[in-house]
Amino acid sequence: MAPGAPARCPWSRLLSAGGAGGLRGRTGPASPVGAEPPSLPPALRPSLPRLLFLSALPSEARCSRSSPSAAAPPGPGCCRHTTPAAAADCCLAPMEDYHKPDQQTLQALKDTANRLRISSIKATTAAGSGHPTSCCSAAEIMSVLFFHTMKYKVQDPRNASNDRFVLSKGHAAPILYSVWAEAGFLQETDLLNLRKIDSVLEGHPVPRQAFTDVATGSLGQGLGAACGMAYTGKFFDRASYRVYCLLGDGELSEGSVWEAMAFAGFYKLDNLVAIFDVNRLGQSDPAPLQHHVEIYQKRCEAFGWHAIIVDGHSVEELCKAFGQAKHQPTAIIAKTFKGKGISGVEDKESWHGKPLPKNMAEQVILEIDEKIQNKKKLSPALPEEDAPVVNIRNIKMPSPPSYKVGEKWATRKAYGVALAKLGHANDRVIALDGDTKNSTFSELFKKDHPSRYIECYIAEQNMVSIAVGCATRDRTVAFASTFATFFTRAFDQIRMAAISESNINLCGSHCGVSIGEDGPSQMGLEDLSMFRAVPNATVFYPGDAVATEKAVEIAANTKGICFIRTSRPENPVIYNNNEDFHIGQAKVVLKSKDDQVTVIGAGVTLHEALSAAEQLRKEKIFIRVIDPFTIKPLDKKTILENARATKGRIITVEDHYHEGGIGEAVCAAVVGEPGITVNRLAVSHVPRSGKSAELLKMFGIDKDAIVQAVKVAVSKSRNAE
Ligand SMILES: Cc1ncc(C[n+]2csc(CCOP(=O)(O)OP(=O)(O)O)c2C)c(N)n1
Repeated sequence: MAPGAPARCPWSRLLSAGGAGGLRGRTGPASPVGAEPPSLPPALRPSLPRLLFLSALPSEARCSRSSPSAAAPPGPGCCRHTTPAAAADCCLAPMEDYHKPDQQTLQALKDTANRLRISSIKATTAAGSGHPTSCCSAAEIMSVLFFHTMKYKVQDPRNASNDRFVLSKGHAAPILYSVWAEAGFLQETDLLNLRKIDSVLEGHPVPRQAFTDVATGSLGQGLGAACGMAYTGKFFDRASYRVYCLLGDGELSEGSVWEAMAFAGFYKLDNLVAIFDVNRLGQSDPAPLQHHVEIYQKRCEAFGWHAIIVDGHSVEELCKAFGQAKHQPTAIIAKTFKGKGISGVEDKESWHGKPLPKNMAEQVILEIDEKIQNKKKLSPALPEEDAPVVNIRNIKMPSPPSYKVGEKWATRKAYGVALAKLGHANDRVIALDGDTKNSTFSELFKKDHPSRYIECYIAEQNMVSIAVGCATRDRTVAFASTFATFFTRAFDQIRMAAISESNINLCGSHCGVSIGEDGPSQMGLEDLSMFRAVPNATVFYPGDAVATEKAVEIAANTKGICFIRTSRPENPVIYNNNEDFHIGQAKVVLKSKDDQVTVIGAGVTLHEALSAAEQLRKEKIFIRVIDPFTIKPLDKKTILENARATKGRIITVEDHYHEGGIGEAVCAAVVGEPGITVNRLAVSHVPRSGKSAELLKMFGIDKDAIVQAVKVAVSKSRNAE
C-alpha cells in the first residue's frame, strides 16, 4: 500500500466476500431465524448493485462518515470500527443512495401535499364527518412517500412486489384515499362519497379497498401488521419490497406499538420504515410527549431502530430521511402540526375529528390552492418484480393420520405433529408462537422447518398482528399458537383481523380446568365465547388426535379466522385414520335405538361423556354422544335430529365457563324448537389449582356429573309421565 493511502475498511472486504443480500434485490439465502448467524448476518450484507457501486468509488470515498477530519482522524485503515455491525452502520450506510431531488420535483411534492390537503378537506366536509386535521399534519409525509419514495403499480395495488403501506392512524383515511385519487386509481368523485353506505371509502381503511391490506382504526395495531409484512418480505419472499407504516403520536401510548418496535428491532427488519406523525395533539388532549421528538428518538434507538428527526412539513427533509436505508428498521420522527395549512385551526385543540363547515372549507381550500404552483401530477416509480409466485390453495397433508384407536394422545401434541406434517406439503405454511412452543407443540414444526418458524416471544397481541401481516396478499398460511387463555389479551387484534378479512389460524392449547395444577390464570375458560363472537370465524374443538390433524388441514384451506382449541390431558384416539371431517358436521360417536338423552361433549368432556355412557349402560340407561367437531358453525341439524330421537333431552358438558360456550351455542341452535330441553354442565366460577380429575369433579363436568345429570333427566320425565 502506498504510504499515506487510506486502507480499505476491513469489513468491506468481508462484506464483498459475503455475496449478494441486504436491502434490496436480496438473492442470498434467508437467515434462518434462530440458526447460527453466518460470518456476517444477511441483514448486514450489501446488495450486489451496492457492491458494484462501492468498488467503483475511489477507496477514500467508501466510508461516508469516516472521511478524514481534523477532529477525528481515521485510525488504522479507513475505518475504526471493530465489529461488522458498527461498520455496517457507518461505512455501508448508503447515504450516497440519497439523491437530492431537483427544485422542480420538490415543488411538485409540495403541490401534491397541498392537493392532498384539499381533497381530504373536501371529502370530510362532504361527508359531514371525519378527521381533516389528522390528514393535514401528514400531507407532506404522504406526498413524499407515495410520489417519491415508494415503488408500486398504481393500477395493481395488490401486486406482490409493490412496496406496502399501512396507515396505522386509520382515522386519517381520507388522505390515503386522496393519495390513490391523486395517483389515478380512484376518481375525484369517489372522494365525495366518503363514508356513504354505497361507497368502499369507509371511515377507516378496510380491505374492500384494493390498496388496503389490513383494516386499521383501532389504534396501535398497524405497526405489528407492518412487521409481519416486512418479516415476510425479508425472510420468506426474499424480495425487495419495503414496508412503510404511518402512526400518530397519540397512538404511541399503546403498548402494542412497542411490542412491534421490539420485534422489528430484534429481527433487524431493515425493510421496515415507521413514520411517527408527531403533531402534538391527540383526540381530547395533547399527546403526553407533545413535541419532544428527541424523547421519541431515544425510545426508538433503545428498541434497536435507526431514528431520524425531521421537520414533517419539509418535503426535502422527508426525501432525505426516506433515502437513508440502514441495516435496522428506521423510524422517521416527523415533527408536524395538526391541521397544518388550515388557518385558525392549525395546532389548535378541540378540532380532532371535526370536518370543516362548508363556508370555512371553501375559504381554506382557496387559501391552500393559492400555494399550489403547478398542476402537474407525479407518478410513482415501478417496483422490482422480484416477489416469487406463491400458491397456497388446496394444501393437502402428505399422508393420512397414523394414529391407533385407543392410543393416548393430547390434542395439543397432535397439533404440533399435524402442523409439522402440513409444513412438508407447502413451503408457505409458517408457524408463530409466543414462547410456549414446548407447551403448544409448535416446536415440532420448528424442528422440521426452522426457517418458517417465527418466535414472537411473550407478546401475544403482536403475535396476532404479525400473523395477520404475514398472511396479507396470500403470501403465507400462518398458524399462531399460545395458551388459549392468552389469546384473550389479543381480542382486539383478533377482532381487527376479522375486519381485515384475514385468513390466520390460531391454536389455543391448555383450555379449561383440565390443565390442573397451574391454576386459573393459565386456564382458557372464555376462549370459545370470544372466538364465537368473531364474524366468519371457524372454531374447531377436536376430540382426539385424528380430528386435530384434520382440523389443521381444513384450517389451512379455510377463509376467515380459524381457532383450534386443544387440551393438555392425554385421551384415547377414538377415530379411525380415514375418518372424514367437515366444518359444521358433528360426529355421532355413540348411538343405539334405546338412547334416552343426547350428551354433547368436546375435547376432554367428550371422553368423560363416553365413560359416563359406559357406566350408564351397566344400569341399562343408554345415551347418545355427539362430538360437535366445530363449535362454530355448529351442526344444528345433527343435534336436533338426535335430540328428537332422545325425547328432546340434551345435556351439554364443557370445560369452559357457561357464558358463550358450547351450552349457549347449542341453546342458540335449538331455540324455538318445541320439546327440546337443554341442561348445561360447565365451569361455574373461578377455579383453583388441583389435579385435572379433581377439578373436573369439583366443577361438575366429569363422568360422574354426567351420569347424575342423565339420571335426573330420565327420572324427571318419568315423573312427568
Ligand atoms: C385503541 C383506540 N383508542 C381510542 C381511539 C379513538 N381515537 C381515534 S383518533 C384518536 C386520537 C389519535 O391521536 P393521534 O394518534 O395523535 O393521531 P392524530 O389524529 O393526532 O394524527 C383517538 C383517541 C381509537 N380509534 N383506537
